[in-house]
Amino acid sequence: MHTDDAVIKLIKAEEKRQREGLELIPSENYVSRAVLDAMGSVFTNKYSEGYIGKRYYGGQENTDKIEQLAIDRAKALFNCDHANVQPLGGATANEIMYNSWLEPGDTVMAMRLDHGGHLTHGHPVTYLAKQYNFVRYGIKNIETGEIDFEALRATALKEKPKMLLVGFSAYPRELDYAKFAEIGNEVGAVLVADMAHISGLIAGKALKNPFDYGFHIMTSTTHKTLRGPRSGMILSMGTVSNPLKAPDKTVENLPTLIDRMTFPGMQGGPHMHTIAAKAVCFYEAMQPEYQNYAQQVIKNAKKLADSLMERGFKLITNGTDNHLLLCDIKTSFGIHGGVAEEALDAIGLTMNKNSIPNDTEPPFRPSGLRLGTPAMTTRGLTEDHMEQIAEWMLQGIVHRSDAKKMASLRAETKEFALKFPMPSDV
Ligand code: DSN
Repeated sequence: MHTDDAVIKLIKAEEKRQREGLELIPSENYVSRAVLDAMGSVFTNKYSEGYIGKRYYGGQENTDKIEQLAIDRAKALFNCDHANVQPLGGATANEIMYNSWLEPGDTVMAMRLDHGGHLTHGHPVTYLAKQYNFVRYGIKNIETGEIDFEALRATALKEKPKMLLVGFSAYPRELDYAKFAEIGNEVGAVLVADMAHISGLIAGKALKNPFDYGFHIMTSTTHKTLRGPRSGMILSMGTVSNPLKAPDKTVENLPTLIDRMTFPGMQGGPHMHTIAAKAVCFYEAMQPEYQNYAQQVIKNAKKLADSLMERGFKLITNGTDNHLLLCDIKTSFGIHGGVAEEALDAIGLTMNKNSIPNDTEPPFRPSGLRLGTPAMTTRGLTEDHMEQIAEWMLQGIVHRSDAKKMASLRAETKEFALKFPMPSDV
């Protein structure tokens, strides 16, 4: 029985918004009924500080099993030695990861934030930037997205980072992990991949796995392309030993260093209902049809990129290798990304304003618009539908001041969206 009508009303309204719209934010997705059920299960009632077989509370016969399932599945999916599935989110996973290996003042090399890196890769506004010394690498050629490895190597030799971090939230190209590993190894840096955006595409074998190139650690969220609950994880290579004893700081001991920094270092009780939902999403990602999904996400993104470019949208790097597209809206249409975001939201296409490389505009009023295909592919859209999405985007931007036209576009997108069920319907 529902006791809170105000909340139920908002949940229903959000479900309607999601169902009737076309979700194109590249970091969002739709989860299955099984993931939602696990998130809403009685595991939410349980405290489980500690690790399997070493908890600080009784009554762990089911939590131990569910956490072990999640760990085993994550390890199989990403082909690594260890999985810590307790981090509460992607930012927390990154904070734990840094603190496991680094001492205050240590140097980390990471992607320039305006070239696609993430806030948690050392943006000056974060607490992390006070703790560690972040130095940068970036793109050499904005037309291709090619990383400037010459400059990266020169900086690495000069700065001697203890960690080389790859990963992004707004970069549409595949990374050359072998090249990063070569330079990282030359300077003795631990190699970390923040794969939050693309871990589902790696799990689905549609993109390369950094562990195949000698990376030591991979952090990720579990709710983007991976299509699981809103949460995080840290995967690593090395030997797992008793997390209750402090090990030496060696690369071999990374799994134990990460476990100890997760709990008791930085977190308390793990969210067991979310860990149950992670176990479910890993199971789903292990099924053969998930590989079709991962490939379809990329096929859709490439087709959408071509369809947009044919209509005059300038795309950063002129296309994509993954699930996301970054449009230079200011160059294409003389408006800011936020104006386009608002116009397209009004016709049921959700995406987000975003900075572009070397943006001359401030982050809250950037020149770019970021979009992607993971959620729409989950709803069942294929390449055949991408021309139509691109056309709606063009129409929505061009006719943004014409209320009648915008209402008619909104009616069209709604009718279209309703043909594609949400996976939680079944
Ligand atoms: N907020 C996420 C994104 O949209 O890319 C990254 O944390």
